[in-house]
Amino acid sequence: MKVLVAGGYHSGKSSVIRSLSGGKSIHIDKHGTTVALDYGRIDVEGLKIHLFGTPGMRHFRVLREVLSKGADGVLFVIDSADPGRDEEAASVKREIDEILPDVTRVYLANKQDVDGARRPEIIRQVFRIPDDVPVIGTSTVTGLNLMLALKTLLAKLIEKVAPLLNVLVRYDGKVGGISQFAEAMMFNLASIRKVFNWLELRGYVEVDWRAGIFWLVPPIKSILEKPDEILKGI
Ligand SMILES: Nc1nc2c(ncn2[C@@H]2O[C@H](COP(=O)(O)OP(=O)(O)OP(=O)(O)O)[C@@H](O)[C@H]2O)c(=O)[nH]1
Ligand SMILES: [Mg+2]
Repeated sequence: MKVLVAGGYHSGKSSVIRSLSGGKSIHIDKHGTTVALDYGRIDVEGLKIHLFGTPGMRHFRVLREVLSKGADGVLFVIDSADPGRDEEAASVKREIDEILPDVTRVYLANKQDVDGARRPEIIRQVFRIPDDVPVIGTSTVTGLNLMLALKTLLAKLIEKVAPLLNVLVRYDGKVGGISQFAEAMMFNLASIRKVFNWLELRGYVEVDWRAGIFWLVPPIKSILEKPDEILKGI
């Protein structure tokens, strides 16, 4: 799965990726400011997550657009400790809302370790974030809630595809399972290829096209059996 880490200049995007990927991330920056991208890999409950960090400076819009392509979810990082950067952050937020209008988001009210940092409820008000979208107080200095933020996003993403996965599970591992699923869903060959390529790319299934069989990967199966699984052990 591809997760975009976006947000205003200096809000902590690169630090979030560094921390979540246990220091094994890649950062292309100049004097600490991202000028191209950050990249980190993390496995959560067996699911492979690719984190792509964007530059925060306003004039890097084109890069943000390129990096956004195909993102399944967004972690949007806000500097809770510096209201002076709100306007700039709001402008990046508008941009991401435009580029990825329907993509699931979680907001990080970052730098909670700083004295006087605004609480997540205040950040929600300032940035007019709807009540059904999570705003989570985080700190990359103490590690506060970083994993919670990512897991909350993943849980929302899985919830979104759960109806499809719940049908797929009926044909899992069966010879001819692909065509039986296609029949049940009234999908033609072209659409079925698209659906399975999409599922395979996200690491939800493994496919043997010659035998017409697919397998849901074990982590997806256990999440479907126990939907709260992904949020456990935070
Ligand atoms: N106190 C505190 N400082 C933080 C936190 N997260 C990041 N910082 C600091 O904020 C500064 C910017 O952090 P980065 O992770 O480079 O932020 P960024 O959003 O990637 O910045 P750009 O790529 O330049 O837009 C650095 O000095 C970090 O050490 C946090 O949670 N608390
Ligand atoms: Mg950065």
